[in-house]
Amino acid sequence: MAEYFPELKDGFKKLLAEAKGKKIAVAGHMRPDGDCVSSEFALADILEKAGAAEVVCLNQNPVPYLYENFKYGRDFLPAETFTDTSFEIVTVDSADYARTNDALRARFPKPLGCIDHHVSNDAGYAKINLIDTKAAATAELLAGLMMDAGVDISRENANRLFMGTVMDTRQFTTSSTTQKTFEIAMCLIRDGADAAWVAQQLYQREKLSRLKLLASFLQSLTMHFSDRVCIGLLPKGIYEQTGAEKAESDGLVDYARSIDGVEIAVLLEEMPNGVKGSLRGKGPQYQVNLIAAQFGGGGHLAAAGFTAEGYDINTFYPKLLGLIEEHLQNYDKLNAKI
Ligand SMILES: [Mn+2]
Repeated sequence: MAEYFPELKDGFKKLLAEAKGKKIAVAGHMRPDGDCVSSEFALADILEKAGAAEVVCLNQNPVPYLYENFKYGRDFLPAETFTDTSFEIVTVDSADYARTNDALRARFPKPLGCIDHHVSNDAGYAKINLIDTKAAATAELLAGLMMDAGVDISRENANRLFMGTVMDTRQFTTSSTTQKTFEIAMCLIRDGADAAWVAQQLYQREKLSRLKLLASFLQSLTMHFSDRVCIGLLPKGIYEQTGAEKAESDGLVDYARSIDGVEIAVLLEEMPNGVKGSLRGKGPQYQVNLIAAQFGGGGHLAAAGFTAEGYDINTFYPKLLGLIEEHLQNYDKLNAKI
């Protein structure tokens, strides 16, 4: 039978052998996404089956609401306060060890293992590095490794890893999605993953409060600079008004970016003592991290954030517009066709 990740098979078997009799803490990146959650829990199950003395899962943040039904009895312990150095760390889906938690990294300087698919993580930072930057999801890589090594995949792990793959590939539509992605997903269905159930968990459990928050955000959208920039606002008191929680503002800014022609999208949130902002560029070439840096923030080329303290929205808004205008002019200059 063809193997999915033949060059990593020995490393994976070594990791399972190393885990025997040891206490292992599986850690994922902060603000975990579906790929991270599913990979952490699935790997914990396998390491336990492989004979680890004890396995826990760590994360800086709790399991997000959306993925609660994939816990199957597992949960995250807070990475920040995990001090038991009789454990060894294995990371998943974390391009950089610093993405897990600073305190954890300081306490456990060298992880035993690292399973990942991020392009920036080609070298690895653990003793055993299982990295394939062509895998569309860590879940795809982990599932393929399990199949290659002949490790049984439980129905629970099949659902988890199918979910992780669905999330990282936006339902199998990203450019990272390959024939292998589908083949492994097919095997997960064979092993008991229920695609309809997974979809129901991910897409049919919206809270009314979040939709009300979204409605308010959409109402506020304002276009600037010939409709190249779209800004939306969450005003003071919106959480009380809608009943939504702060975390439910995650992803709202993507609606502003999704508009045809919009190049830079902004979500502004009025805080008691300032203005919080999320910036998105329609591609890394927009370098929105440079705008965020003007307010002491930072992030990635296409996604960044900041908190501008001491500002009132009425004085902040024109200042931001001025900075974005300048940023767009620089962008146009750089990209002018000669
Ligand atoms: Mn991932």
